[in-house]
Amino acid sequence: MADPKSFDALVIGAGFSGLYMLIKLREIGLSAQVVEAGSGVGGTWYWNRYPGARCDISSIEYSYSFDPELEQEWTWKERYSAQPDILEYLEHVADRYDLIDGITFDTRVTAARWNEEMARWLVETDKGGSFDVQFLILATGALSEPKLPDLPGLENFSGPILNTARWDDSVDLTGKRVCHFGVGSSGIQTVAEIGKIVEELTVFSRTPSFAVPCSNPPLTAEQSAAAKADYPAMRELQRHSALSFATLPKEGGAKVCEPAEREKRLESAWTESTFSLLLEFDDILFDDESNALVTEFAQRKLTQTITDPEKARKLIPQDVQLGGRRLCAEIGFYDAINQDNVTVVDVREEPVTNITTDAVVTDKGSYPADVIIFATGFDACVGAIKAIDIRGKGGQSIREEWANGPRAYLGLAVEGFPNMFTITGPGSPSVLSNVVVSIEQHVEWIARCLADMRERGAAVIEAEAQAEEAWLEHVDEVARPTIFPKANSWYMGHTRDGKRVFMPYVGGVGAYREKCDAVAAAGYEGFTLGVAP
Ligand code: FAD
Ligand code: N01
Repeated sequence: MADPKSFDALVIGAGFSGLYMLIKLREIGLSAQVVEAGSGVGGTWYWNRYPGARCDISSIEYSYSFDPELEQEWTWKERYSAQPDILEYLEHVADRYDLIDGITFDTRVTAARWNEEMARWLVETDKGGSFDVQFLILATGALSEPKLPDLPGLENFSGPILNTARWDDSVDLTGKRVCHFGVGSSGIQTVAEIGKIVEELTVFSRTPSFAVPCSNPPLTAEQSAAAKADYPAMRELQRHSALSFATLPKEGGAKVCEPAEREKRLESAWTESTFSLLLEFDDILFDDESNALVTEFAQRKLTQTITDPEKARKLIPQDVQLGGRRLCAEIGFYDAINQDNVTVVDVREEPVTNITTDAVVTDKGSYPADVIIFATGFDACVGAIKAIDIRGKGGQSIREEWANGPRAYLGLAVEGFPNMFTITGPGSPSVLSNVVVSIEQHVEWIARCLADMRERGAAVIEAEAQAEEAWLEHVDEVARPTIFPKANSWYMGHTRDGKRVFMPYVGGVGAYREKCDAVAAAGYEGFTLGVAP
């Protein structure tokens, strides 16, 4: 193996997080390298090239805020941009800030080991190269490690098997018989598009999500100009609001609103934007009675939308509170479902028993397939980190430490793993926010921390066990009164001490930012800082 290359910091991942992290590291004068498994920048927007992929938070909001010049020079074409446009934006960012020469592409980090004597990380890759760095920054993405079902007989299938998160656009679906698994955000977007071109489509659903109609007109020149003029105020609102949206929840509860008035308001919120229903009243995420009223409204709307009662029964969530699983935005999903050539199978009542060369077989029937598509989600929040063999102090392994659920102080650092930071790690708002806002906050906090360390002559920083434990308890405590821990969702994917853990921090993006800033201002309270060995 060649000698390791030395840098102050190694960043894993070149999505929104990794690109901005590289900019900030250079800004504070550290040498840094990014390692990225893909062949280009973009992360989520590099990998998820399935038909219909787009963001569901308006692009004006779902974009970097760190440079007013970038905001002014970039013009979004649509309210919710499609994947190619977001990828183009991130490629533009990489060019504009000369980032490409700092990124090693087509290379996966496989292992990282903390060397206690040297107080440095030795990082290994699948290409045989290695890095010797003081700081290890995991910009690996909360939704980047796809989760694929282990279906009986899958190895016998003779056609292409596609995964939305690793899309192969050389496969032409026109006129094909397709079996599609998963109706979360990715599946809903895919079905809407491929429904227009395939001959026959069978949609296998397990836990359906609520999807609201998403109107996506092109942005006019006037709208863009108005948004550009308003950027500073809008960003300020995002940074300090609970969910990092510029639109705040309207004051007043759903259950205390007069029924006719409530109906009128929900009717107008239904088509306004992806999350309008949740923002129409301020108690929907906290009060079961209020939530039930809005959930019933959404169920009623979907009953009117899906024309076949059997398909409606299978696709309208019955045992889920609206918002407990991530809301989806749909442009043409239910239109596709309403087509005669589309069949819906609920695998809870009709499990898959076998896959043959050209069909998916259940205990009730056989569904012909030239192509199988999996839109079956991600090993959220932890998968990409656990995929790397990370060894901290005393050789302890992050996989083992997190086997019973992730632990991290502020979702930023893990006790026993010094000089390692996680961007949008578990225990931070991450996936329960406009993720770009949360990414910028983490990147800026980490950069400030590294600059402060240098100023104080500190070389090592590590989260303290007690602070980490207290933070985990707080994350749990603020989640408990909300609807989130009651849902069967990927937010809750893991167990710690026999309990399922709600992974993101739901105490509010603004409050979280204040907490992180206070920790830094207090000399990195809850962290131990040390000098070089
Ligand atoms: P990612 O974009 O996931 O990038 C992580 C990168 O790390 C990847 O390129 C990966 O290849 C690389 N990597 C991981 N492990 C390794 C390794 N071991 N070695 C080398 N490289 C590695 N969020 C929103 O707020 N609003 C939205 O509308 C929205 N839409 C989404 C749509 C889709 C289809 C998906 C999947 C997610 C969406 N998200 C959305 C969440 C989205 O993931 C984040 O908004 C954001 O893009 C995450 O950026 P990131 O840089 O943190 O991670
Ligand atoms: O994944 P998901 P996703 N047979 O986990 C089901 C973001 N995102 O990629 O819940 C049949 O939501 C599984 O069922 P269950 C966004 O944050 C945003 O769609 O495991 N079905 C579930 O219903 C989102 O929340 C956009 O019981 C099977 C579905 O597959 C996150 O990424 C677009 C199955 C997976 O849904 C993840 O979304 C895309 C099986 N064997 C993604 N196995 C925007 O629009 C699993 N399922 C912004």
